[in-house]
Amino acid sequence: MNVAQKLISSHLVSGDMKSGEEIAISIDQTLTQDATGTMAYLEFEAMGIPKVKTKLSVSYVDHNMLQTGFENADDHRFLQTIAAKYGIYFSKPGNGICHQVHLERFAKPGQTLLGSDSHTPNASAVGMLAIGAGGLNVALAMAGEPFFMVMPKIVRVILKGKCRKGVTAKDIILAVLMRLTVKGGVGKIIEYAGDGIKNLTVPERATITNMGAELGATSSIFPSDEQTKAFLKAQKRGKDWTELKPDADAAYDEEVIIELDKLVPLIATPSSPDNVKRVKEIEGTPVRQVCIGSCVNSSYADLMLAAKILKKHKVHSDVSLAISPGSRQALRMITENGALSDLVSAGARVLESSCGPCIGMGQAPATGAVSLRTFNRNFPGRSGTANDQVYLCSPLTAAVSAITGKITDPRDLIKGSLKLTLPERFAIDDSMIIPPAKKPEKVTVERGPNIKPLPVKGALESSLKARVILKTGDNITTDDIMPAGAKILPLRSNIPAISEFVFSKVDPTFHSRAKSSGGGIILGGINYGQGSSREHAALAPMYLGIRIVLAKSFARIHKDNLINFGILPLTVPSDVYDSIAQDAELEFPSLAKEVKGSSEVTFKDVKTGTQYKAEHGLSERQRKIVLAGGMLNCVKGK
Ligand code: MIC
Ligand code: SF4
Repeated sequence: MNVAQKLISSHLVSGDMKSGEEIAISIDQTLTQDATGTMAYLEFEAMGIPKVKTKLSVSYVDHNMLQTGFENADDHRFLQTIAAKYGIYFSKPGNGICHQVHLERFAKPGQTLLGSDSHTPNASAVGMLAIGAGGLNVALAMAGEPFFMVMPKIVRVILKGKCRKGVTAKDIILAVLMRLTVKGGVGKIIEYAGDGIKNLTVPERATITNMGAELGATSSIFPSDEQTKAFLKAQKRGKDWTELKPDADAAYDEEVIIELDKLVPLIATPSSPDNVKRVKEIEGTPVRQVCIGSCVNSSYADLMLAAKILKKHKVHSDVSLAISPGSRQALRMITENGALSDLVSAGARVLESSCGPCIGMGQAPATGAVSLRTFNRNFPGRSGTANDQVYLCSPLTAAVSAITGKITDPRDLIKGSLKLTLPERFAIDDSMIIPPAKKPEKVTVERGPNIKPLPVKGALESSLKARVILKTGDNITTDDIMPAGAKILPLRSNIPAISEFVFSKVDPTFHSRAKSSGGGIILGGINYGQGSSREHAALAPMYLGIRIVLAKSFARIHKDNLINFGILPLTVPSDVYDSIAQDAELEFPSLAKEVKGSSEVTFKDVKTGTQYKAEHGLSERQRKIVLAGGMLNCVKGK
């Protein structure tokens, strides 16, 4: 068996491990972050279970950190008190980004982790199976239920040789994205192998598994080896280490080879993580903003590399450089060893340890300005500025470009070796991780006025006549469907309020049109719903009356979220997509009956009279959920 198969088989609860079949696995650990967490805990609470049933559950606060009003602060109180009551560890705001802290303090080889954030596979860098999912799936896992998924294909990515100077783990994953694109990982687990992995430290591996989310992959995994052991030991967690390697005769469904010594610095150009070019191809482009941070590149090592480059230099007069350390541990260490001072002397703006600019919580770039970021996503407008020009690159490329004021190949500026060895002991202090209450019955969950009850939907209609309210192109992201940013994120606990922003950046009239027509249908292209795990991208449309999404294909997490909230995902071939116009009125005469008894649903365009078929491809279990009007109705039934 390969590593992925070993992890799955040791947690298999039901199903056959044949790719394409639905399987269920038991979940050892869960994580949530605040932007998805409030909903996840409201859902968990609604299940009426006194204590989480996982080995470990952690609630992080890292997204909604700007406190421009009471909303975010209220959510933090809610999260802290509900964690105390139900047996969940609570990582306070300021302790760091969920993925970074989880890797440092909790990730464990051989275990499974389900997180309500798409970059949860960051933790798979230590040889655990970490998967991103919607909040409701995470709530179910906390309630002791298994996680259902389609058995993925396992792709072996063989890394050969060693990266040359100026080439980092970020360039490796950008090379994989260049090869496989943002939909190349859908339905797959990417397993890294080859002699090239032995030189990669755990934080470097995490940069690679983190951005597997941008491939659409279910997870990305490294084996657990000597590097893993060294990292866990340095985190004073040597006892958590177990070896996990593929068998010598392990089989894989696909194979990709990357020759590390042939790689050069790469950069993703606006506005998709797979628009990858060689830095050399666009060097000289003037840069106005550089941001170093986000869960993919904010480790101690990343910050140290940036500090080493910036030491004795100044940030270019036209550039604003922002640094957001991934964790309090990393921030403390660069503070104590003086690297923070080097960054500040160079002219960096130091932000708190959180997602920050990555999710549009501040640092929106100026109009037309090129922003170079070490982040993982550059979807249009995600930075907070319309028509933004966001590029994704390594901390090396970011740091040298901050000095020169233009996109610069790090190999042109870096002299000498940049080799950084990880410390033998990280600065360990878990005092901002609050353990659950010893007397949970004494804890009162504090709820601010912005926390509104969950909307629920009725059962699937037996027949339906509705309009296509929006027809979109390919690769629509969840940022397009349900944008984030400083203005909208504080409404994550208030579905009626946040629903006013559904598709607001794609079509500002969407909300009012959906309201006036009492809901309807969305018609999407390929890879509909890629990106984030935010279930608000299903919940808010459900609240607006969206019943069906027809698309050429779906991203995994979003499809699950649609099902969980009772919206029927249907796939249609390109010619059907082409022939249906926005505003078309579609009639589904036997909707519920067909969902129940067939794999196809028939419908017609009322105006043209053309008859069509769409596939739902739902498992028995998923049909029940959709027919009941969503998972919460099913759980209540149980
Ligand atoms: C993101 O990177 O888009 C987020 C914000 O972390 C999301 C979660 C969310 O929308 O709350 C994710 O990746 O799942
Ligand atoms: Fe936070 Fe950005 Fe990572 Fe999402 S991708 S968890 S917003 S740092």
